[in-house]
Amino acid sequence: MTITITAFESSPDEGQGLARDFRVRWALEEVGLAYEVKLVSFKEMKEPEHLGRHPFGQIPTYEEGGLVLFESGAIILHVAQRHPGLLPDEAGARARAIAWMWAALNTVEPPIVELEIARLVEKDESWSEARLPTVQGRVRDRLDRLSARLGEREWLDGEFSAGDLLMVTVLRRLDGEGIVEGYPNLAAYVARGEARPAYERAFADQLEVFERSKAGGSLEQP
Ligand code: GTB
Repeated sequence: MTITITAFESSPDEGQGLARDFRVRWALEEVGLAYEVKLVSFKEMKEPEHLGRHPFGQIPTYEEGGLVLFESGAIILHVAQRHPGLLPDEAGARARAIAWMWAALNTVEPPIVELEIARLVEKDESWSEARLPTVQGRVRDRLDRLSARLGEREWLDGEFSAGDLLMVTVLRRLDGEGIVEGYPNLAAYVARGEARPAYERAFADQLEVFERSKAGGSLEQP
């Protein structure tokens, strides 16, 4: 059955893999599933056709036969539960890997998104500069604990899992902040994720969308 995901036609990150379709692409590459990409403009995302896929008019979405999913975490869990490579077989280890998925999305990502909002959306507010240290401090609080737990381990809990995949993509959202660099074990953890062949394939594919749009070529995926 053909799998189709949606992604930005024109991603503000200019192909750096920071939008949330990237984590879905990476997961599909890890388990070896082929997929097609439907590119949507910001306007199309808020129109009825896309709102039928995603109630909040966002990307990514996932379609497979009659199944339509939204929320990157739910999509990755769906993929990981059906195909080997992203969740351990043993029940306890599997439950812990899923807990790490939630930790990435619910505990670590929110203060990072808050920092992005402070940097981008609130940057012209009179109080913006004064608030930044507080917001950065909340990110560091999470990274302090994450770094302590990871220690010298390669991955968060045994083999690479969907929990690591999500955590690496979440930490990558701090690119350019100079925060992850203060935690050598987390920086090495992100680098290990980025060195995975599946990551590299996913990155190259999403970068190609940007390169083609920059070159003025067709935005349709082959
Ligand atoms: N909880 C949802 C999920 O995990 O799937 C959140 C989905 C979401 O936030 N989607 C964003 C979106 O569609 C794209 S990823 N935004 C458009 C809208 O809401 O109208 C967020 C994002 C966008 C751009 C960058 N970037 O350029 O660096 C990074 C992250």
